[in-house]
This record gives sequence, structure tokens and C-alpha cells, in this order.
Amino acid sequence: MSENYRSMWSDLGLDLDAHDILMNLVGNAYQATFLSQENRPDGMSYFDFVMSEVHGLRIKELLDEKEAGRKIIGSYCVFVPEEIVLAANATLVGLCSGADFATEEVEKLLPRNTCALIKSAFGFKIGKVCPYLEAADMVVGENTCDGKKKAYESFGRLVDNLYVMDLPQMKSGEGRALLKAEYHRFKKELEGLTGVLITTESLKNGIRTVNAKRAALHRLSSLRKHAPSPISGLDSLLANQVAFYDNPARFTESVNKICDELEKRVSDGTGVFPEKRPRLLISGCPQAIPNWKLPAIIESSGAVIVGEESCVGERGVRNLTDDSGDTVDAMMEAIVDRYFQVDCAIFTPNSERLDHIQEMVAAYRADGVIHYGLQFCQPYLMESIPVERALKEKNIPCLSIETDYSMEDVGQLQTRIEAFVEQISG
Ligand code: BJ8
Repeated sequence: MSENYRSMWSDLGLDLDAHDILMNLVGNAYQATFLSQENRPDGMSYFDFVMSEVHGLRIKELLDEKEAGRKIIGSYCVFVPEEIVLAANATLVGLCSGADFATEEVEKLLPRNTCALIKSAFGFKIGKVCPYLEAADMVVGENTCDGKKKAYESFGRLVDNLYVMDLPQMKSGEGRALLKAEYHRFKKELEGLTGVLITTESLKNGIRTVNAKRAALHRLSSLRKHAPSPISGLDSLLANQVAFYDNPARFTESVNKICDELEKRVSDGTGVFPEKRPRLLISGCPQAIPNWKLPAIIESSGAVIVGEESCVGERGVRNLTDDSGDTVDAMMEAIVDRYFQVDCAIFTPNSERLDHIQEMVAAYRADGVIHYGLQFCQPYLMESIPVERALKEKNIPCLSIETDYSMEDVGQLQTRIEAFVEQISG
């Protein structure tokens, strides 16, 4: 990444030495994980470029937007509706939390047995290494799992512009009413921050922009249903990860462009790997940049990942929002309906998720499922048991993995995954 950005990072208050360490870590992991793949689609060069400028050009663009009067909103969860953010003339960026940083300092504020994702959010703030977080005019924290909910109480002491959004835990009438009330409160807060009143037209445009982005990702997912898959699971995951940072219109165009290329590959019968590779679905916790450990192990163990039942993947983008309403209130209802379908493990009961995993196994012609639970993540680790049971009843092989962001268990994971791949190949 260009040296020219150093003064920009410094102005944002980053610790340049610590930031260099993080950038080296991400750059090396990217080189080893992505650039070493063979037979990648040409269209991935766009995503390589985005990643090479993830703390450079993209941050410069966001600062230019701020200069022009736009506000930047950071979020940690797919329950924060981008449609409303765009309609208020603001830009939403996902705050990644995919790497350990400043762990010793973090563990002075959080119990050691907190999931790596929450610790990472704290580490990036304490270590002063995330330009997205520092550029944000508002950081949205959401009351999802108990870990996040309680962590935001401490996080509010580190981040002076934290806005906490409450979320339901049950898919009941009361649960929907809470979500609706919270989205209206969020809309009002955004309007106050930006000084822009959301109109029917701006909300419709916001919905259409986000729908187009999700539709492009649906198109990419659909192409992975083919055997051989025209793209690796790693590259598809990368596209889903970049969706949280990139300019939405440019991202949509780039994903559609790579889909054109993949359609050609499918019609030529060209796959990224040989056709006989076992096809796996990953299901569970979100995989934020630069958390590429598990998919890298899976695809280097002789399998291809054909889908992610995850918030960085199908759970996050599955549904579109109805844009046909002709008032702001009607479209707000549609937004509530859309997000209320997200089957995060914080909901109880959450049987829709079991159904979706099985639907995905069938649609993507997966030979098995790897359930991915972050260590200390109660919701997903708890759900791994009914997931395994439901899949077993249908004779679908499933391997449950519990891990974190460290590299200490790579050898052990590799052994277990290779054995699983061998079992389903047989
Ligand atoms: S909608 S999955 S993005 S909350 S890994 S912090 S659950 S202890 S991330 Fe998530 Fe929104 Fe749900 Fe999706 Fe807690 Fe588990 Fe940690 Fe987690």
C-alpha cells in the first residue's frame, strides 16, 4: 500500500507502527491464501485491487465523502439496515473484527473467555489500527448475543460515538414490534446526524441500491451450484467480505462482471478445481476479513466450498427488500419484514436456520457441512448440536469445528478436515 497514505492515517489518529504490523500480517496472509490459488477468474483482479487499497484508496474515498458532507456509519452486524443509511445520505461500512490485536490490553477489559470477534473489535480500537472505525461518524453496536450486549457497555468508554441498537430475541409479534421501533429510532438518529430527512424517493433508491448488490451476490452464489464450481470458496468469500466496505454501485458492477466470466466458464465446463472434488458448505459464525483460516484449510484439503450459511454469505444477503411501497412508512415495514427473517443464532427458537442449512445443501449439491463455531460463542456452539442432529437424520455428513483466530490449531484442524474430506470422498 502506498506510503502516501501515512499522513492520512496519522491524521485519523492511527498508531502507524501498530498499523504497519497489521497491514503486513494481512498482506502476507492475502498473498499466501489468495494469490497462490491457481486458475482464478480474471475478474478477481478487481477484488485483489480493493484489498491492496483496503486501508488506502477506500479510506481516501470515505474521507472525500465526509468532506462533501456525507456521514460514515460503522457497524458490526447485518441487522443494521444499509437501506436506511443510504437514504439519509450516509455510507455504511462493516467493521471487520477478523484478527486478534492488542489481546493483552483487551483482556484487561473483557473476560478471556470472550469470542475472538468481540475481542478483535476492542483490539482494533485499543491498538488504533482501524481507519474505518476512526473515520466513522457513528458506530452502531447491536444487542445480539450476551457477549456483544455487555461488551458494548465497556466499548462505549473507548468510542465516543457509539449508538446501541436493541434487537429482539424471539420471532414473535412483540419481537417484530421491537425491531420496528428500533429501526424507526435509528432512522431518526440518522436524520439528526446528517440533517437529511428521509423521503419516499431516497428510501426507494436506498432499497434498490442494496437489492442490486444482494442480487449480484445471489447471481454469484447460483453459479457455484454448478459442478465443477467455476470459482473457489475462498474467492467467493472474499467477494462477500468486500461487500461490507466497497462503494455499493461499483461493487455490484464488479460482481456482475465476474459473473459474466463465470457463466462463460460454466458453459465451457471449466472449473476452478477438478469436477470430482467433494463439495462442502460452511455454516455458522461470520468470517470477517482477514479470518481466512478455515476456508484455506478446507480448500487445501482437497474439497471445494460451494456456499456459506453465514452472515458474511447467504444468511446476510438471502432476502431482498420489497421496494414497491409508496410511502416511507410502507417501505420501513418492508425493511422490518426483510431483516426479521435473518436467522441468527441469537434467536430462540431458531428452527428456520436448520431448514435453511438443509435447503442450501440440496441447492448447492453439497456432499457435507462444516459447522464453524468461534470458541466461546454460545449461540452458534449451542446450535451446532441441533444442526448436527438434523443433518445426521438426513444422512448428510457434518463436522463441527470450534476454533479462534490464532494459528495454533492449524495442524490439528488440517488433520480433522482431511479425514472428513476423505470420508465423504469414499
Ligand atoms: S446477525 S451472527 S453479524 S450477531 S461470534 S459476537 S454471536 S459470541 S457475530 Fe453476528 Fe449479527 Fe448474528 Fe450475524 Fe456473539 Fe458469537 Fe461472538 Fe458473534
